[in-house]
Amino acid sequence: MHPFSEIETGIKNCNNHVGENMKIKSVATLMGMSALAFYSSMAVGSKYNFPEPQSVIAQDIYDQHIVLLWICLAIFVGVFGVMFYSILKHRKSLGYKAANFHHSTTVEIIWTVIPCLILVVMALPATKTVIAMKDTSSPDMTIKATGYQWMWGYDYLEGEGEGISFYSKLATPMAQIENREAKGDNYLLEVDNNLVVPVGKKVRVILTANDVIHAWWVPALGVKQDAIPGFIRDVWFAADNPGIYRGQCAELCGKDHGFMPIVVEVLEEEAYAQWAAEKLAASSGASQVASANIEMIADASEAIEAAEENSENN
Ligand SMILES: [Cu+2]
Repeated sequence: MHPFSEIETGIKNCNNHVGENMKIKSVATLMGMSALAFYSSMAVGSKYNFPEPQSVIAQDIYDQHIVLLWICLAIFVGVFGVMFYSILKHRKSLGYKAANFHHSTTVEIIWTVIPCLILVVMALPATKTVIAMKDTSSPDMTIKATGYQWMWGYDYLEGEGEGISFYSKLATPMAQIENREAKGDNYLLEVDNNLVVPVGKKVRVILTANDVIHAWWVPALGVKQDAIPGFIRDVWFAADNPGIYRGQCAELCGKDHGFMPIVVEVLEEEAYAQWAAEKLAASSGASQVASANIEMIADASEAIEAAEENSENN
């Protein structure tokens, strides 16, 4: 007797036994599924879920994540359903006689082909998204982010705000880190200088590092890329909404790896223009002060030299 016809007969017999129970079971399954669906719709705002997507790429990633979870759930229910059914209905105590076979080409082909098809179905949209993530062509502006142990440096290379350059360091007070003060809402996710960008513009971020490998990761914007010393990598994002989006270095980079957060502040276009103008004016003012200082130092050292010469002559 072919093993499968034996299983089929088993299923038919069981169907007769549990016929009336099937209805209750289907109702229970339906209720379970709708509870899960309800939960996953609630989960968007949950702190255990991804942050709310704020860019096209982040939305793509989020949607695929949810679809994959449903596929995983279906596989889980399918596999464990068959497994528990087999264990419960064919156990020794019911007097079930074990089938004695150990090879079936048909079943091996089925359990190879079906997972392959599932993988292909999952890989298609994922590949499309990865290709879109890598397309950093024709950006509205370009910013270089440099990873340091342990902070980020930002240089606005192209586009509005070109020439702006600053470091962005952790702003959480030591008292909070050492538990002498209550921890704030954005504990270890706040910096002194936010990376400010305009809303809706394609921002290309060029990444490198000055010492060890770091990684620039802002989940809400769907961006995560290693910053490698001596190499240039790039990513892009276009933020959908103004707001503040927080991220972290995502590469174990030394003892203060957890103390180099990233804060991207997305402003409306006019607000951004104003910020950029102020920042540029402040930095040109600062460089004027610096060059004035250098002149003063030069004058002073000349005066000292002259005084020394005088005293030598005397
Ligand atoms: Cu780092």
